[in-house]
Amino acid sequence: APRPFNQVPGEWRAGWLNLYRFWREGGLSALHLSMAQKFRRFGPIYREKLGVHETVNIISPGDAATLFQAEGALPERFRVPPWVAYRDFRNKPYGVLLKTGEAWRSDRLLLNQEALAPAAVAAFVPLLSAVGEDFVRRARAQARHSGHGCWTGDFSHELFRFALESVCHVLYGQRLGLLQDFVQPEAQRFIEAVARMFHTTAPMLYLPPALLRRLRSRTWREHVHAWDAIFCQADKCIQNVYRDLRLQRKSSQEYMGILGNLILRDKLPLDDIRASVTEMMAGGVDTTSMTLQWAMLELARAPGVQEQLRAEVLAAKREAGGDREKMLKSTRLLKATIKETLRLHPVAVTLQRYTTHEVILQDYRIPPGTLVQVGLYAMGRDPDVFPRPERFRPQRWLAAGPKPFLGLGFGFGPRQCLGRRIAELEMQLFLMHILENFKIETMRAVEIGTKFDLILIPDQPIQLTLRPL
Ligand code: HEM
Ligand code: 2DC
Repeated sequence: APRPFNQVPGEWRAGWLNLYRFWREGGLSALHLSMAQKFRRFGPIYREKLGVHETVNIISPGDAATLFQAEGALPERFRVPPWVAYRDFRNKPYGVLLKTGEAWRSDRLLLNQEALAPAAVAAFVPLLSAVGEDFVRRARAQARHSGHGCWTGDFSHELFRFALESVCHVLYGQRLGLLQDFVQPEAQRFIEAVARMFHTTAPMLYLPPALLRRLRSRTWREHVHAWDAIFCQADKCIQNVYRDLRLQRKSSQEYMGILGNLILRDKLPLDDIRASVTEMMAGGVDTTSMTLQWAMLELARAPGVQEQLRAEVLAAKREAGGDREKMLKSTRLLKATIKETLRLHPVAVTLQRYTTHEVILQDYRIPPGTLVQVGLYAMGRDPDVFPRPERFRPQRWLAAGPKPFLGLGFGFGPRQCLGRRIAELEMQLFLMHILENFKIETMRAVEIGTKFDLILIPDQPIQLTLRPL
């Protein structure tokens, strides 16, 4: 018979003491390493309590399968407390990110039609490709002006702008012009606000938000300030599109953007549209830009893989006569490269679900209502799951046979990432354009680690070189 819940190994009795120890041992920025270490210490399942945050943690794809197959029609993940607290504090409606139950489901189904459905997604290709081309144009100009024929530096700020420009093109059907020499200060402030918002979330994750608000802590004030800036800037973009639609400034043939389509369909109240569109705009900056930065670093460190990938892209281009949609159908290694990047460098340190009924994990009985986390970072580097995990080898994804519950970078099921298709296309098209035009290089000497800043990010600046081919 399966073993009882209270026999699951781990430290789950003294939540506050654990939180204190956790802070002392490298703290929050090493959350992913601390999880990996606990799996080594306790095995493939452990129970933990940090402050008020109680979890069961799993690492094996088989257990992830059990968890997700039992998630039901209304899956729920951990609701980041300070994000909920901000909306309650300012009286703002939740978007899909924070909604639950039937209200989540009905919004989500409508949003899926505009952001995930294959028919809608095809229209993103030319929009995202155009932004990629602009990045290439800018990189070529930078290389020309540098004096040594190539462009070297920490590209994170450039990539933030690329990512915001991309997601806005798809959401609003409009260009912001962030890849020009002059960048609107408002857009720059938005980018900084999203980074601030993530950064200030992390220390408040495992504390009750009511406590932080009463303390009027500096972190909470900064957090509110960051969200205020995010909502204010998103509102401006949304108002613009709304006005253009009302004044019928756009011809009916033109692409209306996800926002325009949602307004025209008139199925979702404007306040709910605004809440979810704001989440998508904010969710579209650090996620894809950091993943692309990691992808370029890995390709620079594995020149053989880079050559193979370039050959695939160039062959696809010849065959498809430059038709990007066609090219995307024959670039398997490119897709595998993004999976491999997210294996080693996931944006989300864990995936989480509340159980709705009893599940058996590693032969323990897990009761309903338990928060179970899949240790995505730890799984990606577990040699039992991925042989030679330290090697960046996109080809591992191309081997024959099923790979169930291995590629979980965007989550799973009906609650998976809403921006998944936008993100994938944006990243595939970016890498295509870069590989067609530049060699990606880096100095080998520095080892770059990861830090937890709510999402996982590089622990130091990444220096890359783009050398025109
Ligand atoms: C949720 C990853 C980009 C918007 C999620 C989740 C993950 C994730 C792991 C949780 C899924 C789950 O619980 O099963 C990523 C990665 C990205 C990325 C790796 C890029 C590399 C984006 C972009 C957008 C976005 C570009 C906006 C356009 C969202 C939203 C949710 C979400 C709104 C919540 C969905 C819901 O609760 O219904 N993402 N994301 N993400 N993501 Fe992304
Ligand atoms: C953070 O313990 C660590 O995609 C917590 O685009 C568990 C947790 C819960 C939800 C996760 C979060 C972690 C990391 C960031 C994620 C978030 C769900 C969505 C969000 C993964 C793993 C993200 C980055 C969204 C953000 C949209 C937002 C800016 C409006």
